[in-house]
Amino acid sequence: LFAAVEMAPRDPILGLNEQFNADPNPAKVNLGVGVYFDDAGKLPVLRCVAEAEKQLLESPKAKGYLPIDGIAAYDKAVQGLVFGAESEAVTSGRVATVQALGGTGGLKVGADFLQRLRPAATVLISDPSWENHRALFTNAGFPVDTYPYYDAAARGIRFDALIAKLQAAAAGTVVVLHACCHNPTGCDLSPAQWQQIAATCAERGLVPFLDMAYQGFGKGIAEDGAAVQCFLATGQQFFVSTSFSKSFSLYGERVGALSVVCASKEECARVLSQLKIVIRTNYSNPPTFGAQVVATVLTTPALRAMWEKELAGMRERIKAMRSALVQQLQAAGVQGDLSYITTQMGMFSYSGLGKEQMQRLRSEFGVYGVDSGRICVAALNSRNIGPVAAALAKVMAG
Ligand code: PLP
Ligand code: TYF
Repeated sequence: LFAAVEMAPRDPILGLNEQFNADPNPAKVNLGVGVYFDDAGKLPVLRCVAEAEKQLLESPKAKGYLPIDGIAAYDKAVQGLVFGAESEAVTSGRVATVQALGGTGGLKVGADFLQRLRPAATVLISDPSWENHRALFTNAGFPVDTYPYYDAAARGIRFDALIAKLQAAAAGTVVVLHACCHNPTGCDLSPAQWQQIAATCAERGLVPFLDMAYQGFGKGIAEDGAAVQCFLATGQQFFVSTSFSKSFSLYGERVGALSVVCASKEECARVLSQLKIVIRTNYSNPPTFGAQVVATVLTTPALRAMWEKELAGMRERIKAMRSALVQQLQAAGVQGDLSYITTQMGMFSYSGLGKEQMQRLRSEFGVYGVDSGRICVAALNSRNIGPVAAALAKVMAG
């Protein structure tokens, strides 16, 4: 049965972790995977999460099956966060939200639903994108193509080419967009550019699918959700996947969601019924604990305030590390404009270094980034930033 099974390639990012763990270099630094670490280099346990967990454990509940679409209070809290509790789409009941296994699970439930609806559609992802976008939509049965995004020479966005690609796309084409904190480039669209993309999608009958994995890591919770408001304003139907892995530091609990904005409440009921079939035939219903924690935090005013503060703390610490990195690179003699490091948004910096330079960083200095040149600035701290800047400066100098 398995004699002809081929060895699958490792995930280019998660595979790096294995290589990092096997490296005996005591000075090694892992800037590969997109995970936020605190200044002590530890994966944080947010205080709001610890508090919510304590409350939940103080009054243990029986562990029955959840509804197929998850905890109702959780789904409602997600809608409030993503669309605004008072937004017309939410109050008129035309948003279907289901709890999902992380942001990846939200993408997958949406992809499987779309595959039933539009089996021949093309899915467009950004060039470059999170590699799992291609793999996930390909595995769901879609041909995957890219739209122009990153302009390496200008360290900006090829916006005209992006719009031209969308204008040339067939109606029904699915367009996967990073709602904020673009992975891997850190280059985000401006509000005016978002408006133009939303208008183009509406005019051309494209199917926008926003991936929101870093809400709160760019400018703020509301600011990072501005793209969603652009799409709401056009009145079109669209998808949003949500991840709380990073914003609650709950990676392993697998807490996320999928929201589908429909034309009416009646349409929404039909869409929700189909999303439930996708879920039921994959894993039946979602797990309880992580979503209970997030729902408790989001719906308890004191915990919600604590979360917003802690999230702002993570965001600010990343920004401080970006500034410190620029200073230290300059101090180490790196010439040229380094402002891209501080203007990029979210957890990543796209360094512009090539594959060979990234390999040299690893073998000579024990600094692990992705071959694409992406480094996770959210893993820098006051101890490792000096050695990292020194290593980068040497590799940048050639
Ligand atoms: N989408 C993007 C762009 C990501 O970077 C990530 C990161 O993990 C995800 C989705 C998946 O999130 P999760 O870990 O919640 O599945
Ligand atoms: O891009 C990253 O590093 C994160 C984590 O298959 C991740 O999004 C990476 C690869 C993957 C799943 C999560």
